[in-house]
Order: sequence, then structure tokens, then C-alpha cells
Amino acid sequence: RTLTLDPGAMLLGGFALGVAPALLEGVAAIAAAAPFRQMATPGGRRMSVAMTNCGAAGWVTDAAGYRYATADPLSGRPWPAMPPAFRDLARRAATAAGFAGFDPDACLVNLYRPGARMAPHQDIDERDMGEPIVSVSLGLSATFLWGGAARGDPKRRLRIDHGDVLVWGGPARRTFHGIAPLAAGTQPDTGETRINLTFRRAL
Ligand code: MD5
Ligand code: FE
Repeated sequence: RTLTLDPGAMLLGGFALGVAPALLEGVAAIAAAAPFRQMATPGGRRMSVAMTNCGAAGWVTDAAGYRYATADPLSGRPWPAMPPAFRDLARRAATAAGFAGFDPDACLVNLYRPGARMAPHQDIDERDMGEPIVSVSLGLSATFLWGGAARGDPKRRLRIDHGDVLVWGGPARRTFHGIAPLAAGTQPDTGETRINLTFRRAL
């Protein structure tokens, strides 16, 4: 199932299925070096989603705000390198969606346990908003919420499953989006969790 959600926004159903085991091995290696942690928002609330990163830059949030950092604040060391299989999948998906030449330098790894959610927001911390974002879903299915260019625009709901890839670029790049609270369940590849890989050109 390949679906255009909006101009610039494409769902590539099952695009990552073949490489999902390799991606999950990569996640385990990344988490061994840079553990998942629930970061604090600038407003002081702990996020329900646990996060880590790989690549030259990683997305972080704390009392000082949202930003990309080249070192893991927990260790002071650079984030783990982006595994070749990650970069390759992101580039192939971007190309399939019409964004050839995408070369991500940041991969945010989001870990959702039952009840974890992501409130509607825009991704606007990246330097060049002309670059797309590639989002890979692994494990438990989730309800993706996506609206429009304004916070108040009505939200559409889309079920996203293990192996699905979403690409957002061009006119869809600033779309407000979120994830509804994750329903409890068990999935053969990830157990009782959902993992999302979000590839960006950050720096
Ligand atoms: C997730 N993560 O499933 C979601 C999916 C995040 C985040 O939103 O910021 O970590 S990423 C889907 C996405 C990314 C960038 C733009 C748009 C959607 N969009 O314009 O709708 O954990
Ligand atoms: Fe986002």
C-alpha cells in the first residue's frame, strides 16, 4: 500500500519489512551505548516516549529547550554512528517518495510503551526545512494523527504498522502531527513496545 496523504507526504506500506530485523539489531546496539531515556520538555514535564539517537547529531530536550546535540548529554560522548542499514533504508525510502539525494545526519529512536504518546507538534528544529523526514515504524501498531499547517487544523487518524515508512517533505514538511496513546499488546519483533526511527538532515 503506497498512499499519498497530502502533497509531499507519502505512506510506503511495509517498505521496511525486509530489513526490520537488521534495524532492530541496530537499535539494540545503539541502546547499549546510548540508553533510552525519558527527556524533560522545556516546560519541565517528562516525556512518555523514551528516546535515544544515532548519527552525527541527536535531538534532545531539557530545561534549556529543544535542539540537536552532537554528543549524548548522559555520557558526553558522540552519539553512536548511524548503521549503514539505517542510512540505506532512509535513502531508498526518500527516493521512492520523490526526494532523491536525502542524506540523513540524525536518527532519533523513539521507544513507546503502552500509554506513551506524542502530542501534536511540528518538526522545525532542523536547519534546512527543504530536506524531508523519513519515519520508520517497528513493532506494535499505532494511531498516527496528522493535521495541517496550523495547530488547530482537524486531525486525521491513520493506523501505522510494523515496517511502514512515512516520508514528509515539500509542502507537508511542517504538518502538525502526533501519536495517540499506544494500546497495550505484544508483537513478535519488539515485544510490548513500538519503536520509531525518524531520519532527518539536522545540521
Ligand atoms: C513517531 N515521531 O512515530 C513520530 C513519527 C517525532 C515524531 O513525530 O518528532 O519524533 S515521525 C512523523 C513525522 C515526522 C516529521 C514530520 C511529520 C511527521 N509531518 O509533517 O507530519 O514517533
Ligand atoms: Fe515529529
